[in-house]
Amino acid sequence: MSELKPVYILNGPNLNRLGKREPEIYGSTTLAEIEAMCREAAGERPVEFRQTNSEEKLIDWVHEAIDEGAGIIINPAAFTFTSLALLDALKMFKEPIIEFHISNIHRREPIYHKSYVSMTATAVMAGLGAEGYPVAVQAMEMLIKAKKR
Ligand code: CA2
Repeated sequence: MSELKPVYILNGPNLNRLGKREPEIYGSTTLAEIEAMCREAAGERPVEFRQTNSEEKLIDWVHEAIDEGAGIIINPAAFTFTSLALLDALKMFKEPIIEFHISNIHRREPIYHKSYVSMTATAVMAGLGAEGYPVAVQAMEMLIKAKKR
């Protein structure tokens, strides 16, 4: 049995539609394919890979990670720019947090420029496409080993 705590990879609203619409912005990779890439990159490290369209559920999962998780990789999607409740939940997490975006949010319209989540994230990754998810998993392992928060 693995003694390693899991990394939580949490995905927010509409990301279940990845690969089905707007491939020019978000690519053609589906969320199921992203999950497979993350599991491969994680190796022995257990992964809790989840997606929800509900802010409440996302916050409940952050609470779960506070008790169980070695790190959180979160693509909060639109909640990035709206949710003080998500920010408050993430602030309680004592382990590394990577805020992840498929697209480079700073190259997009001004409404996508002000992230609440960045105010508590250990690191921010944006613009690497779906292939950036496994890179984030590797970076998370590095942050866990370095005990960075
Ligand atoms: O680039 C990202 O990963 C985003 O977090 C995606 C969010 C957007 O609000 C952020 O600014 C950047 C939007 C996710 C919408 O997901 C879709 C998936 C498939 C087709 C259309 C939208």
